[in-house]
Amino acid sequence: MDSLETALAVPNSSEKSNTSGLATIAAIATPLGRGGVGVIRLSGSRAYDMACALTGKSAFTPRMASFCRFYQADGTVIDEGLVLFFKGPYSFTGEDVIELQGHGGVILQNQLLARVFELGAKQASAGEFSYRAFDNDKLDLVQAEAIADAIDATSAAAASSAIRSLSGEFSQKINQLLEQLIHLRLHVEAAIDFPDEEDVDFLSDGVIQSKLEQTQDKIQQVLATAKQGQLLRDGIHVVLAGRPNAGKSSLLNRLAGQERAIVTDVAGTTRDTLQETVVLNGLTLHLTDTAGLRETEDTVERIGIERARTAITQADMLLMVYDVTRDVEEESTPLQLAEQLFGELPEAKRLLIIANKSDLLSDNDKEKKCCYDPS
Ligand SMILES: Nc1nc2c(ncn2[C@@H]2O[C@H](COP(=O)(O)OP(=O)(O)O)[C@@H](O)[C@H]2O)c(=O)[nH]1
Ligand SMILES: [Mg+2]
Repeated sequence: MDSLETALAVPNSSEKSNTSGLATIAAIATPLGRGGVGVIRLSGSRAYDMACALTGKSAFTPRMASFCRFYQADGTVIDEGLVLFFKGPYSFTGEDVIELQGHGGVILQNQLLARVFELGAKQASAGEFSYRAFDNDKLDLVQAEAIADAIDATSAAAASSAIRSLSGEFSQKINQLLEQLIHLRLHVEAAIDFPDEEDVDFLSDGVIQSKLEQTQDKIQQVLATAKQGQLLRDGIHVVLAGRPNAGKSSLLNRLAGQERAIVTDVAGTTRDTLQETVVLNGLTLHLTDTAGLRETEDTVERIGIERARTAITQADMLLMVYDVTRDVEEESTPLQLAEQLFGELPEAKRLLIIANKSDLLSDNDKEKKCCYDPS
């Protein structure tokens, strides 16, 4: 240890002036609870001095881990661990950042944080580290959002999509679009401001028109990617719908890997909608099993069917399960059944038609009833 005196001294605020004008902030960066390691992060112009005062060390080398003890003002040891120093602007926030890696217990972490506050740090508010990173041009808004998405990701696919955004892939696309639009605007303004000059009569030759159309196409592509990203992040709402007894609940149970829904051969067994979240190939699916769609006098079943219809309109993807032995007549196709059951579906909604109970058909019938050409 360099000097215990330094550890005991609360930094003199007139000496350690806050050059950036912003308070040095601190927060526990790891989840509170039992853990091998708990990290407290500090950011701001006084972070370095606070680390010196906390540990009694007089210097830290950027990006080198230093093993230290963390002291209370009276010299008692709170904990021991590593100090990492990231000198601004080469840090997450662009300011001086200190990471204190102590042990991961609730008491120890809270004591260490309290000591850092005593040394003059302020509690960081939610998102403040990211905000400072944004303010110092270390991150743009898309990347800041990507951090929250990566942390909240409930599936591997969502996490890797967020990390791709964080690396700036999505921001780059947005910035390219912005540049194209600015470029187009300049041309249009020039054509309006100098209408008599032949050289600047860009509007009439159709070039601007086609560039504008190309940009519109790219915007559509970006919107589609964004929708996909949203589905990955929040999970896809998949609704199982069809006639009673088609096998919807059996499919839900199979996908969920447990007997979640009641399955019987009595039509109208499922009355209420029932939800189960599963992760399939890294994708989060929120599955909703619904009451079979049919005309009924039964009050409870009717309410169930209304709920099914609401779920169908809200779904990202619709799985129409049909019983191949019963639900489709000789001359009709499953798509006609879908139209009959759901009416006209909005284009964006994906419909997946599932021919169920094919095990009850002969091989010859299977070919006929389960495979059809939707065109
Ligand atoms: N043979 C056969 N029976 C099935 C299949 N899927 C479901 N069933 C039976 O069909 C009946 C109705 O199933 P259920 O999942 O409750 O249908 P739902 O009303 O659409 O939810 C039950 O007796 C199931 O055991 C299948 O693939 N093959
Ligand atoms: Mg059912």
